[in-house]
Amino acid sequence: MSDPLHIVILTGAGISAESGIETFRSEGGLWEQYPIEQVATPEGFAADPALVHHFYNMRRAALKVVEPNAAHLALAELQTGLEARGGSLTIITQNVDDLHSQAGARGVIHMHGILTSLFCSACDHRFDWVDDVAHDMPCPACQTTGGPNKSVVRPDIVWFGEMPYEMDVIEARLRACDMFVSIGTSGAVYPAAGLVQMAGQLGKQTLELNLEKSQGSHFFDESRLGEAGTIVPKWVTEVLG
Ligand code: BV8
Repeated sequence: MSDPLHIVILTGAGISAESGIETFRSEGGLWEQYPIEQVATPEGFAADPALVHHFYNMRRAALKVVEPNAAHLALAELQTGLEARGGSLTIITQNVDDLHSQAGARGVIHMHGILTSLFCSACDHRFDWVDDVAHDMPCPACQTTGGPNKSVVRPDIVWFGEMPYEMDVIEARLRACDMFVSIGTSGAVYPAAGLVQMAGQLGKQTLELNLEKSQGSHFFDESRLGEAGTIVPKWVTEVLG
């Protein structure tokens, strides 16, 4: 692979696993404890807002006690190193934790949203929030609170059946890059899982760094297996020479 200058990286739950954040589809993972339909769909939220707020309150609280790991730190270093030589690194994450930014990465695209942001479904006001959310919390902008079993303030998270954020920016970055790298994702969720196919059709180099073979491994020019905390810093050292 020739030396890439402009790299686009897609990360998934696997890059945060060594920081102690649960993945979704592993043994006993999040989707086994809480069925997707109940906690990660607009219908589930309408049916039981208190349960959905509990699911996200738990994960938001976990952010206060976890740290970025060597993989997050290596990507921040890669971004600085590429920029120093006139290149660029775009990090697109499916994760709703803020560990890439905590590690120093800039311009991270949270295509599935982020735990530290809420929005009001009545007036669309978005605001930062790091604490628990009560299901009857009033919107700080329009003061609407919904009703006894209706919550107007919701997590700023892209649920199943909702359009991921910044897809236009993501496509533009993919077209402009030299290389597409996927780190720590099972390749189970679209449209994120389809980005490698778009990159391949555009003639980009593609690399997968993951603990095990994923559903999309066959789309990549190269797949390296191992823990992100080990294989990502190694790969970054290779790229930065
Ligand atoms: C949409 C927020 C359309 C919630 C999430 C095409 C084909 C098939 C299905 C569809 C399709 N198009 C749309 C769909 C439906 C659906 C979908 O893809 N369903 C799947 C399940 C079949 N997609 C959607 O609904 C998307 N919306 O397409 O809208 C539209 C069009 C017009 C107008 C309106 C709408 C929305 C998808 C977003 C859903 N929200 N998250 C939350 O986080 O609470 S998705 C959820 O899965 C998480 O975001 C997570 O990030 C994501 C992917 O999971 P992974 O990150 O990969 O995690 P996972 O546990 O699966 O895997 C971890 C990997 O890490 C493993 O491979 C493991 O081996 C590895 N690993 C573990 N430890 C380590 C490691 N690797 C390295 N080191 C380690 N230490």
